[in-house]
Amino acid sequence: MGDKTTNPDRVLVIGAGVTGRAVARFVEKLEARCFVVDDKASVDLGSNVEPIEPSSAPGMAAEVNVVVPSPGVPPGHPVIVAALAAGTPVVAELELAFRHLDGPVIAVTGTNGKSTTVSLVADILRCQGLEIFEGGNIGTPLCEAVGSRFDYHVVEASSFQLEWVDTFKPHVGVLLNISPDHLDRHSTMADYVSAKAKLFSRMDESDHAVVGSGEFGRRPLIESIRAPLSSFGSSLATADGTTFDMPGRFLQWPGRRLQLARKWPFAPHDFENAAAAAEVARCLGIGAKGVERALAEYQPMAHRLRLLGRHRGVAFWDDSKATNVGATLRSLEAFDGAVILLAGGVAKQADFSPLADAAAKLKLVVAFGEAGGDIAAAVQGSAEVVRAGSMKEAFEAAVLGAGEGDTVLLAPACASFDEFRDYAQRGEAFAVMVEEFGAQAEGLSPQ
Ligand code: UMA
Ligand code: ADP
Repeated sequence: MGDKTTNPDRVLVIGAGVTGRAVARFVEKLEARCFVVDDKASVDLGSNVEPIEPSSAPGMAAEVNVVVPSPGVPPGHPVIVAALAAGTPVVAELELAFRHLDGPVIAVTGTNGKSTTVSLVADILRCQGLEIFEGGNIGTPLCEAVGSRFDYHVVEASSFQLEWVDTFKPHVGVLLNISPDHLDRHSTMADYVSAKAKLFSRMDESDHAVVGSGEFGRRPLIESIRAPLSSFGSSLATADGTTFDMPGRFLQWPGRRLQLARKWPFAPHDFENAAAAAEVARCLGIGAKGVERALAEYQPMAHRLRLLGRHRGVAFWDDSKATNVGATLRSLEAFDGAVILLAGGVAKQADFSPLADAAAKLKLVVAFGEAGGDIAAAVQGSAEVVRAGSMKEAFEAAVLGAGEGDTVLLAPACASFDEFRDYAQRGEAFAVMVEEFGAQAEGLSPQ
């Protein structure tokens, strides 16, 4: 590919974080010049990178072959605006990497369950002895795969990463679900849905589109997909697909039952993600036995609805990765009742009122952090609520209100940035609080 977007001489990267770093390494391999601007952090990415001051970066946009914004950079950023005005292509890291990959892509998008599904698919394929790259929004940018041969690249694609794709064409594209999220960045729900839909726009008859049965009501999106479509869920929206049965603990392919292990999947959304991954495997022609084996060995990821322990008859669950209202509601589905919910942090222009629908299961909501007031207002009148400042205070209020048989669940429906670096640090802090409470509980009431 000889064009200057694919094989540029000069690249301007916006953002010196995980993506910027990976793009800089990739550009070095292309033997091109790499300019990097960051609005906040200092740019210290090695000798091949030429740092650019934010004030002069828009002017540079006309001087390069391509501008690569990091996913966190909004489309109205002055450098993007300048690039578009100058006719300089703006491409996502995902797009640039895709043009150089050796091996097909399986891409997973959706509001919730992406990382889990990506890790499931990657595990299933590794279990077949295949060489797999697992990356994208889950952690390792796709650029890092360039230069090596992989049987499959299993990629988590966020709506941010899909904003600037063009020729990106996964062999299997998965849409799990869509519910409101990131509305601070995508100004409308329609913009958010169209970013996700871009994953399918280049796919054709030779590919496979796998879509959650619950999303078939999105007619324009579904009708825009040209690849053969199959579905997954508790029931099917297409002729072919994978269903799940929670009480029976099995997945169902046309004519073939896949038995699941005892411990995982646990929650309804775990079954859904397992069904999505099994459907990808079915599209790729992998046998049922191999899928059963991989699912039986699957280790759920940290901070995705994990039981931390039981102390004084109270179960403590960490679902710190539930960073939007949809995830929190799904998380609550896993429990019968008597839940003390810790919710709060930074809202993403979210409407918290759907949380009130789960009131029957909520013994108490402890609303904390910046969004605490909005959450309390949304559930007040439906469930009992107390306000707390920090998560530590929220935890103290939760254990004060908890009795034998209750569940304390951290599923915050918010980002964590008012108090923590990220959801992982928030989950780890919660685990420490649970551990300390456990030690104290055992000391006070030896059993
Ligand atoms: N920056 C600017 N100007 C801006 C915005 C950001 O200069 O207008 C700079 C920041 O000062 C910072 C750098 O850009 O130095 C950070 O870039 P980034 O926010 O795009 O983050 P990266 O470190 O490149 O990480 C990104 C993803 N981050 C986001 O989408 C916000 C990571 O997903 C992803 O793992 C990584 O690329 C590798 O692919 C994180 C995430 O929160 C986990 N994703 C969202 C989510 O999952 O909900 C979408
Ligand atoms: P993502 O990468 O999309 O954020 P994760 O697999 O990390 O997805 O899961 C994030 C959270 O979303 C989980 O902790 C859980 O609360 C919720 N979740 C997981 N899978 C689903 C699903 N299929 N539908 C709805 N919510 C889900």
